[in-house]
Amino acid sequence: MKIWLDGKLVDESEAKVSVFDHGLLYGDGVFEGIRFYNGRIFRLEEHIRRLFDSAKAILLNLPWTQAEVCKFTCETVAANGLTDGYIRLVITRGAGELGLNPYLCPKPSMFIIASTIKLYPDETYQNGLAIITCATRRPAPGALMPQVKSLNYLNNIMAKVEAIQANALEAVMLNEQGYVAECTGDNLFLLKNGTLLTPFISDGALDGITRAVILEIAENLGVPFKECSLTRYDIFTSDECFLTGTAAEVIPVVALDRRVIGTGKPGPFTARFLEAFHQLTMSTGTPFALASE
Ligand code: PXG
Repeated sequence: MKIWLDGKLVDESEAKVSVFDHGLLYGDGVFEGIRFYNGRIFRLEEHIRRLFDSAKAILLNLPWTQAEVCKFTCETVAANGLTDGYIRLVITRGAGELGLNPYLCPKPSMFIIASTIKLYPDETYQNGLAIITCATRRPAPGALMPQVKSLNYLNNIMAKVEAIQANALEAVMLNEQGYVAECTGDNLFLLKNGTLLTPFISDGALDGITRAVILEIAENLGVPFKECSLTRYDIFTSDECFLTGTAAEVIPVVALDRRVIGTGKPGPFTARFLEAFHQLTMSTGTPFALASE
């Protein structure tokens, strides 16, 4: 496997970062997870835009343009000879002396991995997930901005641990007010009386790229949609529920905290969204030329 690291494509065994990197020492950095299907990178520009916005929000000045980062990403995928997979793009504050001060780090470090990811077993896409609500709350925006896709994922990891310990594959995370924010690595959608509902970003959700695609699909399908504050009650009493994410794609949810949602089977609206989403992933995206051997 070839990894793009600070301007060079190097072998996996040579892709190393310093123990003084503040990304490692303090979680000081930002990342993106991007999918490619059928030789095309899905929503590449949107992901790179979000990456730059995350960097800007944490005063991480980048020496590359968005177009350059798109190009490096394409090169990395091409160099690995894959047609379908998952890209993990990471920018750290870089190496510097010990101490929180980010100004101790003169140069950010970037690496790009093109590999694969599988969050959920195949049968869960047909049968749906039974998920739980976890006790770990999403931090308030005043503590850690949820829009910033930073290298601090301990909050989500602790929530994921609760899910695993409860024998579930995902957990709903609430904000400090008790409203639904999102899941540990996915955004959440409900269908109630034919209307699609999803939490406000300001309730503690990541501004998901897949979330935005689902809202576009709703528009195209003529399904009314609304962003609003949601509680667990809204999930319990919804007709359908599904989660979205680059890694998860669109996955039905059929129970929350042992309450069956709707019929207890993935519903017809979810199926339509899933199908329309797959259509887009297979027919749109930024092509990358496969590197010649
Ligand atoms: N919420 C959170 C907290 C996320 O991390 C999403 C929602 C979905 O957003 P997108 O833009 O992907 O539709 C995410 C996505 C990984 C990994 O290992 C990354 C995510 C989720 C799971 C695994 O790279 N991020």
